[in-house]
Amino acid sequence: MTSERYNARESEPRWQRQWDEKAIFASKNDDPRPKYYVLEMFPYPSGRIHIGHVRNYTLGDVLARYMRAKGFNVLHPMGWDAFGLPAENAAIERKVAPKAWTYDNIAAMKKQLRSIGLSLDWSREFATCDPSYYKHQQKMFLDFLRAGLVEREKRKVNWDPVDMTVLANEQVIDGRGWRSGAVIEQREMNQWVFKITRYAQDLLDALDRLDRWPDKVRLMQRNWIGRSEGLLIRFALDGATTPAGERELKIFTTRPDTLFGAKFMAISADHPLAQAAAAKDPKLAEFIAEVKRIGTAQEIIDTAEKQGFDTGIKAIHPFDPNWKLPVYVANFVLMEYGTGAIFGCPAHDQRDLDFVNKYGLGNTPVVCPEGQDPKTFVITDTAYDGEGHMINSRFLDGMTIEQAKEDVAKRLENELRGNAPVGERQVNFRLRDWGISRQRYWGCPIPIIHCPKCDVVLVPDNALPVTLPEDATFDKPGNALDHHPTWKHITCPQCGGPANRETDTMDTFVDSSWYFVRFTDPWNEKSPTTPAVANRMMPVDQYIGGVEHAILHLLYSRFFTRAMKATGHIAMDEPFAGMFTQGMVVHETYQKADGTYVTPAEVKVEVIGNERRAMMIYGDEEITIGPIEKMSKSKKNTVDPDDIIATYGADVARWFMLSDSPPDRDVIWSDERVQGAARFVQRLWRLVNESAEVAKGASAAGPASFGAEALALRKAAHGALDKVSSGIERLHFNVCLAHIREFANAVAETLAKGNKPAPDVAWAVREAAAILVQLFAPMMPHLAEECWQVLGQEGLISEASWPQIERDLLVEDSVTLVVQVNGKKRGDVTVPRAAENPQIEAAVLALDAVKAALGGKPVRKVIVVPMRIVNVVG
Ligand code: ANZ
Ligand code: ZN
Repeated sequence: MTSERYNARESEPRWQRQWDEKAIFASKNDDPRPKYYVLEMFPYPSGRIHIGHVRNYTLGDVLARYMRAKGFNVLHPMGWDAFGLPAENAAIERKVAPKAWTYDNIAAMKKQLRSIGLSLDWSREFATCDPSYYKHQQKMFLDFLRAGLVEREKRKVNWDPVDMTVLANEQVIDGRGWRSGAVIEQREMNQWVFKITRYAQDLLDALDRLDRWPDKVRLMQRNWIGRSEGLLIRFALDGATTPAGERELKIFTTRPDTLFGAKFMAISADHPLAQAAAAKDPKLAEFIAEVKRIGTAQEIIDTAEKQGFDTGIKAIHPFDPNWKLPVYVANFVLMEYGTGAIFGCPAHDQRDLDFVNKYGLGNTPVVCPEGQDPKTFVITDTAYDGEGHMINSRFLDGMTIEQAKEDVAKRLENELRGNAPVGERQVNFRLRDWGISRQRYWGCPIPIIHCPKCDVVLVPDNALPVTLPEDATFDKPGNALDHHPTWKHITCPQCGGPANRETDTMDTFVDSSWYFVRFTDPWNEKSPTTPAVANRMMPVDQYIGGVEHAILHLLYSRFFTRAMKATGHIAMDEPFAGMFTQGMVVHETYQKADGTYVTPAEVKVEVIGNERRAMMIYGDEEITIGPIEKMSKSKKNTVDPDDIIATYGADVARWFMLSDSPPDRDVIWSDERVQGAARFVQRLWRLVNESAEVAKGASAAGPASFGAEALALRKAAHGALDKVSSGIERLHFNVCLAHIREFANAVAETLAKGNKPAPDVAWAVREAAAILVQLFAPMMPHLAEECWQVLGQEGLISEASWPQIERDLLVEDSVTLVVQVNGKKRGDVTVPRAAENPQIEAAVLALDAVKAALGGKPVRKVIVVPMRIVNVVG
């Protein structure tokens, strides 16, 4: 027996080197075994791994190691989402080139990742800023363009009037330029967009089939796609009131049933009618300018006070030529949705109600809830958007909302003005096409040339990649590509005349929309994918990442896969068969009396009874323990993975991450619990060493039969094996860990019974110890390798097959039978599986419930239905 402590610091790097040298985690594309693709969202190379990464990658690693042991050809790659703003900021602040900064960070983080002991296939590693990656992205951009999936569209951009440059959204802070501080204006400029809206319906429908995705993620995507069925209505305008003889106003409504409750019309500040009216009304022009200044982002609109300006234009109600409605320009109507115009029904829409209450336009309820008297039903401050029957609505009165919608739609569809119907059913989506142009240096160059003669010219495929110039400077505001003295000047490949390169780069979400496909064959220099390989290795079987990516990243990736299919790069629609969103790592916060935050490393926490007190380690200053929050630099409640690994080892960090909460919930970092994990590591180490001693007494062949003690241990082992296996498959890791602990206790109990066990027990101990080590190997792979050696097993445990479950050992020892008295259920009884009828009868008749039900009457007969029911006849 060993008295030595397990030394993670010495052991972990040793095993990591061995895994590396043997390249055991490299998967081969020609491996004939069934594939399993595990992927965690790849990191942005910020410079340091944070504890959330450790959790993310550990979750994936457990699954990857398990599936490998189960005999799958596991693909578990890693790379870097390497373009983005921080590299440019570093260039500005520290005068380091974005490229150098990024690759230095990658090197540092890779070292950290290796120290976690992840079973990654590093042979497939790439960074999205490698020209050998983005070259293929440029190729696909061109393919998409040729397939009509990329278009040029006038879009609003942020214009900084002081720096005279376009800014990306992240460079606009509270409506001002991040460097100049100038109030940002909106300008229309040509931008490149991906036509994701082409797939709106398909992206929505396919969500129903993604049954291994969290419901909440699917719901978020559904809402984001935002399908609504409604009616397009052409309201006639009173020609005497319009600025330039305009005749009609098209609106989109999902509530045509409420038409008789209309009190006003509202149009967007960007609506052509608003522009026309403003040309004749300086006050209106001023109002419009003000609305635009505040911006039209959804969150601004949702929170800003509703404001409008009466244009003086009148619209005519579609069911009553004498009913005129005022047309307002309103700050809550978006030009980008529907037609940019609405009719307002204040009784049944809260925004409209707030609006009329401000401008004194009144409201008429037209839907009356069940049980309310229509005569007395009034709306004051809260709009009613529930079910009910139509009132105050002429021919609609008495109908349900659905009936009224249908009736209005039919009537207006059949009514013609000019030769077009007044109403037209329409499906609208909230989803917008994906604008990918970014006015940035550190991104994938858009492979386009602007020629004064030929207009937009595609960079020829053989001229790819269009690489970023490495000598860009960042001393001027705006896009460094634009300022570069030579880069953008080029001869037009079409006419040979002077032309300019596109200086916008792609949104970094493009980079992350297909990296998972590239991992299937990152060696292909000619094309983005090798379709035969991609089609075999994709989809990702289990994708794991933060819920913050539930919408954009996951939706863009779903679109991109479809676009790649349309252009022949892959043959499927859905990239991620299984999706798992992990919770965050959170930690309590510590504050000094003056309110400044201090880090956990500076604080010691004492537990006195039920109270916890914190003090500074140096100086004994009293510290207030604050709420548990997401780890963040500003609150200083972070823990550094390097420190944890240096102190306790990676296995302890991994075990702790997995043990305390279900993986989809937040886990509270606790030093005490981490120490608990560290003690458990030592305990397992001792247990395995003791088991190895005992196992020496076992014969190789195994005993002919097992006594009760050996059998009990074998049952515990195979029971744990069964539960842990299915737990890992369902990603219920915390439950698995509980089973492993329980099983370790069972082994310890057997060992505690004496130091010269019988040969059958020794054999069971040997089997149990091997199973125990295999069960925790996915979670604590280094400790497991070390233990595997102690047990005298061949080879690396990382390459060992998962143990076979002996199903007959899983049969429960006892059975529970339903107990009836005269055919009526009165309770149940648990008896040994092997119990004979007299024993069962005695146990049943001893039950209080049975005695009570018999009420002193004699028992006439007891019928035992084996394994199911006992009926007492009295
Ligand atoms: C009249 C009405 C009455 C409406 C009522 C709602 C309730 P979803 O479900 O999101 O599609 N709307 C239409 N276009 C708009 C725009 N460009 N900007 C702001 N609001 C707009 O919402 C459709 C409803 O949102 C439409 O139905 C319209 O208001 C408004 F009791 O028409 B409704
Ligand atoms: Zn040209």
